[in-house]
Amino acid sequence: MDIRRNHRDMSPQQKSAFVEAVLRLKNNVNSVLRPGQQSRYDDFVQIHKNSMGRGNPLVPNPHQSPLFYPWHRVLIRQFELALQAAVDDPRITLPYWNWQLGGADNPFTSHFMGGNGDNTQNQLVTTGPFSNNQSQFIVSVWDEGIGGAGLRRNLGANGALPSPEAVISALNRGSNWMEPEGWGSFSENQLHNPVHSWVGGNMGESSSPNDPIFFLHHCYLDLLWERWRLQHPNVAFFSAEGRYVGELAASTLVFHPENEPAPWAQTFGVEQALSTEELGYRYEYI
Ligand SMILES: [Cu+2]
Repeated sequence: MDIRRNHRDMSPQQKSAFVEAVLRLKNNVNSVLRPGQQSRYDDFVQIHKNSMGRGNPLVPNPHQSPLFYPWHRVLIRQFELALQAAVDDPRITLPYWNWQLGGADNPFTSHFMGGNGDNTQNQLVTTGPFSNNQSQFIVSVWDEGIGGAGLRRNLGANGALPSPEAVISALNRGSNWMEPEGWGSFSENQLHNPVHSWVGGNMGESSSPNDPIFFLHHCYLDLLWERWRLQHPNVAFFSAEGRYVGELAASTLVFHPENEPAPWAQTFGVEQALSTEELGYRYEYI
């Protein structure tokens, strides 16, 4: 069973092992979707871009939908397994970032996620292991056409990070997470979207997994979904209420358009994404 933890609780060695695995997946593992043209890391960017209706759109779109949580759960779990395979180390797991910036909570450090973009260089990230000037982390999938090779961020330029109070009040909502006005789209809009905007740069686009912080952000959302579920044991995960339920509860999650290869061998229904333990991981603390 893989154990995921808050990045602040990781040792410097664990953090550098995680960074090393990301760099390996970016630079040393060939793509399944476009072999020779991009890396395995970039496959995850492409899948997410398609999921937002860009490139070769996925149907159904798993955003603004009850599919949001199960779909992203499978995406980031596959990314985690790809990281483990890239460095042949099953101890690598996804860390999460709790959207706080004080002290050890800040992931934007030179030894971990790197810092903000430079506003004299079109918001290019110039510090840390994913910076353009180290040329170890080249962006190769863009929302449209060919864009810049370097990662970009514009921390804090657009809105604010969700406060701990906003997280608690979202968790206290008892309505079914998947209903359009319930936990799913509510937390997608109130917690998830602002973090993408706050980081800015690549994170503000459909190709947002270009920034590795994407995975730490979605890992925290995945933990919150678990926490919400434990806090509301009597609200069904995928109940027979709400307008999408019937079709979606029994549906298969879509990660590739019909005319493109599957990014991984296994297929996942919504049902299989409802238990982290069945997917092979859990959180150190919920
Ligand atoms: Cu997404």
